[in-house]
Amino acid sequence: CERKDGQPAKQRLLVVANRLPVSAVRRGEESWALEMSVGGLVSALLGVNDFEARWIGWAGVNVPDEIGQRSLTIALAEKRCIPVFLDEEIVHQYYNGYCNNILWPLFHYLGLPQEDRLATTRGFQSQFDAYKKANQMFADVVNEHYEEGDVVWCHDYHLMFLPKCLKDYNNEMKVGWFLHTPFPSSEIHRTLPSRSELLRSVLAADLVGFHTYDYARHFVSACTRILGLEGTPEGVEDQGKLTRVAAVFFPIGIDSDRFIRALELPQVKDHIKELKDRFAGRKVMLGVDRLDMIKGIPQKILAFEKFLEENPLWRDGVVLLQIAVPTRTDVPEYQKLTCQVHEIVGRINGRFGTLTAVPIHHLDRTLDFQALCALYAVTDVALVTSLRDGMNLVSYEFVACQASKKGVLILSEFAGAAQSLGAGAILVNPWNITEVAASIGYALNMPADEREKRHHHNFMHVTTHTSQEWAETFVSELNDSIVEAQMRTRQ
Ligand code: ADQ
Repeated sequence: CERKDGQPAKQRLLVVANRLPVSAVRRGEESWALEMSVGGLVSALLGVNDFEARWIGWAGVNVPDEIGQRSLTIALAEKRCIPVFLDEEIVHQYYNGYCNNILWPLFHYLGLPQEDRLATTRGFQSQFDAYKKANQMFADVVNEHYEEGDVVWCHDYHLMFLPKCLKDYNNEMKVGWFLHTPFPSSEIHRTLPSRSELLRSVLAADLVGFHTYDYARHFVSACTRILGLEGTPEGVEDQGKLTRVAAVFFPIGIDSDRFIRALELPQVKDHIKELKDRFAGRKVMLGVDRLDMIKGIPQKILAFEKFLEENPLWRDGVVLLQIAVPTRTDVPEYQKLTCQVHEIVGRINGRFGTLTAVPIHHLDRTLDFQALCALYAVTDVALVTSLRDGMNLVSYEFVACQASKKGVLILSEFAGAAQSLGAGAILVNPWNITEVAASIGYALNMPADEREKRHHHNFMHVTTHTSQEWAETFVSELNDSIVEAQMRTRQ
């Protein structure tokens, strides 16, 4: 298939995710400001340019009127984005309720807050109904824009019902689904009242992908134990239909060149110099996270406090910069987390600060890309202490920016990245603050040759397992799965 200029046509890819890569803010009846969103999925897919990609998703705003919907659709089209319009009630029940209050904590092995447990249990059915309804709305938009030969790539726990909706429309559609969070042990998944329906809907896809082998194994074992289906080395088989389930082909990555190139920009170099001057004489430790319970921010800060407590000589010699972008700010649990973090930071700064310096700089905000690169580059030790994390791309971004400094990565063993960067990082159990505090000491004192060796291992991984490769491999495996399935049917 060729374009007019003789170049082979790129395959059309419909990327379907709950959120578009931009958020819309209304400025007037027909005027919109579009801002880039922050998050792992957006970062990963930014580097993917081998396809003619279009995004389908929610723009994060309620637009009840037709004029607004029309004008936003036009504004988003320039960014190759197609909106799904969800009303407030659906967002409340589907997004805040079922996705964020039930699936997100469950998939990260975090129980519900005690006071929410009964309320959630009572509201479960209506939230699940809203979840299915919302997934059907996404499917309607996909169906409207689908052209024969397109690949439809559904993302994440918000859209587990989507593969089934799409196949109900058109069984010939090529549908893949990728989970960005962990898939928990089948013992955890079993507790979900909607456990079977969700698994069956995902199995309607032609290819199902996970970050790690463990998550894929948990999924297959949930299908075996809950649905009684046969797990084969390739996937899960149901009455002769095989859904391929894979992890080994698909470790997600970042566009590492984008970070490496950014370090050469004059503005970034200036920024690096400013930061070096600002923190001269002190080692810089860095945390960059969305302010979410899964990221283990309070645990990280408590471990840093323990380190300072036990190592008075380091009190003037190290600073922790914690950049925490607020998310889900309307959810009480997240508001509580923000207060808790502020309180701990205040206490530690009061305890160990001086008139001229404090040990922790905590910012509740997003940093722009260049500022982030400069921070990564001046960091001596990065601290990633997620209690659970599908992968964690911050650890990858840090490594990509460390070619000259060769700083140390302290990484939670419960992040998917521990399986890819484990040999170069110091792995820790984030719940064990004694261990994390000891690792901080070890990292700060690490000899240059050991730092170099560890960094080299991780740098090789990050620069060869990129987001482009991840997307290309997923789509090509999806194309192959379909050809194989057709051959099987013919035999
Ligand atoms: P996230 O939970 O969003 O992603 P992560 O993979 O760490 O987590 O990605 C976060 C992204 O947001 C990074 O690109 C980072 O640079 C950016 N970011 C975070 N805080 C920021 C700040 N304060 N300012 C600017 N940028 C900031 C989900 C899963 C992860 C999985 C990804 C991709 O939870 O486990 O790795 O999807 O699959």
